[in-house]
Amino acid sequence: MKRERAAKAPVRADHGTAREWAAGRFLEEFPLYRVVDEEGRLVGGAQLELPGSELLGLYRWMLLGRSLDERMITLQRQGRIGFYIGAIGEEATVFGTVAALEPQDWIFPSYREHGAAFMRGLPLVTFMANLFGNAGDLVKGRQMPCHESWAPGHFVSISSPVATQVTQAVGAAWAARIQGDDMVPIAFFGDGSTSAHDFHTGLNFAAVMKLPVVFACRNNGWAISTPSASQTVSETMAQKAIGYGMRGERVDGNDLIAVWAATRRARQRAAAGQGPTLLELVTYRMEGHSTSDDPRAYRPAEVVEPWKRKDPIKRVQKLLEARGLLDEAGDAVLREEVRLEIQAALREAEAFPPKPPVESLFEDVYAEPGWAQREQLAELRRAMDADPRVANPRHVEG
Ligand SMILES: Cc1ncc(C[n+]2csc(CCOP(=O)(O)OP(=O)(O)O)c2C)c(N)n1
Ligand SMILES: [Mg+2]
Repeated sequence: MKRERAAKAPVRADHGTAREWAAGRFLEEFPLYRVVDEEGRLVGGAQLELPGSELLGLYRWMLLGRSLDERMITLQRQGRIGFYIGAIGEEATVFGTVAALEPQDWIFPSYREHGAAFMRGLPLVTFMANLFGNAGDLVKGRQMPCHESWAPGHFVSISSPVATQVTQAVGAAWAARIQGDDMVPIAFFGDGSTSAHDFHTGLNFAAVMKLPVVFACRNNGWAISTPSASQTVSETMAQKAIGYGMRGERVDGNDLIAVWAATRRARQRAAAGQGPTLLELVTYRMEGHSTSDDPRAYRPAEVVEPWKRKDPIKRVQKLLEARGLLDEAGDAVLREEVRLEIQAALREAEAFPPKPPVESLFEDVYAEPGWAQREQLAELRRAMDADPRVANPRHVEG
C-alpha cells in the first residue's frame, strides 16, 4: 500500500494563473542591478566608486574564500573533518555586502558567510579548529562543525535554522534604535528561507517600526534539492518587499561592485532613518548544498554550465586587468599567497590536542562552577581513570 502511494507523481499546485498574471511585471519593476558585465566592463555609463586598492583587496578575499572552500571540501572527502558548507560561486554576495558595512554593524549570518567573519578578523586557524572540533575550538564542541562565531568582529554564530537570522537582526536593529547606536545589522538568508515564518515576521516588524536593518537574500536558485521556482510563485524575491511596504532591490549577486553599491545604499538609507531594505542577490549555488549532499541526484550537470561564465571572481579579475591593476603574474602571486596562508593555518589547526579538556564540559553554565558541577567533574574523572573507554569510546582493549 505504502509502495503504491510512493510511486504516484507528487501533487503539485497549478501555478499557471498566478504566473500569467505576473507575466514579467515584477521583472520590469525590479530590474537586475548591475555595474560590471561578465567581461569585466562597466555597464552603460556606470562609475566605479570603489578605489582600486580596495577592489584588489576584495579580489584577494574572494580568492581566499574560494580556495578555502575547495580545500575544506577535499578535507571532508579525506575523512579529516566531518562536515563543510561553503559559498563556491556566491563569493560576491558575502564579500561585497560586508565591505559596504561599518565595523560596528552586527552580522547575522546563515551558514555560507564564513568570509564575512574572516573580513572581521576571525583567524583561519580558529575557524579550522571548529571544523576539527579540537582543543582550539572557541565553542568547545558545543556547536556543529563549520558553525563559527566571532563576537570581537560583531559576527553572531553561524546558525542552521533558516530565517532565524532575520528576526534576530531585527531585534538588534530595534535595540540600536532604543540605545541611539549608529549600528545597522545585516541578516543573511537564502531563497528557500523566504518560505519560513521568521522571514515574514521579521520583515513586517522591521517595516512597521522603520528599523535600521539590511536584509540580504542570497537567491542561489536552490534550497537543498528544491529549485526556487518550486519555492515561490513570485517572479523575484525583491518584490516581496512591496507587501511589507519596504524598499526592495534585485541585484546581480555575481557582480561584486553591484552588491557593494546596493548594500551601501541600503545601509545609508537605514542609518538615515529611512527604514529597512530587502536585497535580492541573484547568484547560483555551483556545488552541492553541503558535503552531505549530492546534487547529481536532482540536478542535471548542464544547468550549472551557463553559470560558469558568470563566475564572480573571474569578473573582478577581468575588471582589474582592464584597469591595469592586475596582470597574470600578479594574479599568480596572489593565488600562491592564499594557498600558503591556508596551508599554514591548516597545519597549525591540526596541531591542537584532538579534544577540548574534559573540564570544559562543565564550564560556561555559571560564572563559577557550583558544587554540583564540581562533583560531576570529579565523578567523571574517577570513571575515566577506572576505564579508558569513558574518555575514548573508540578505545579497544588489547
Ligand atoms: C527552520 C528550518 N527548517 C528547515 C531546515 C532544513 N534546511 C537546511 S538548509 C535548507 C535550505 C535552505 O535554502 P536557502 O534558504 O535557499 O539557503 P541556501 O542553502 O541555498 O544558501 C533547509 C530547508 C532548517 N535548517 N531550518
Ligand atoms: Mg538557496
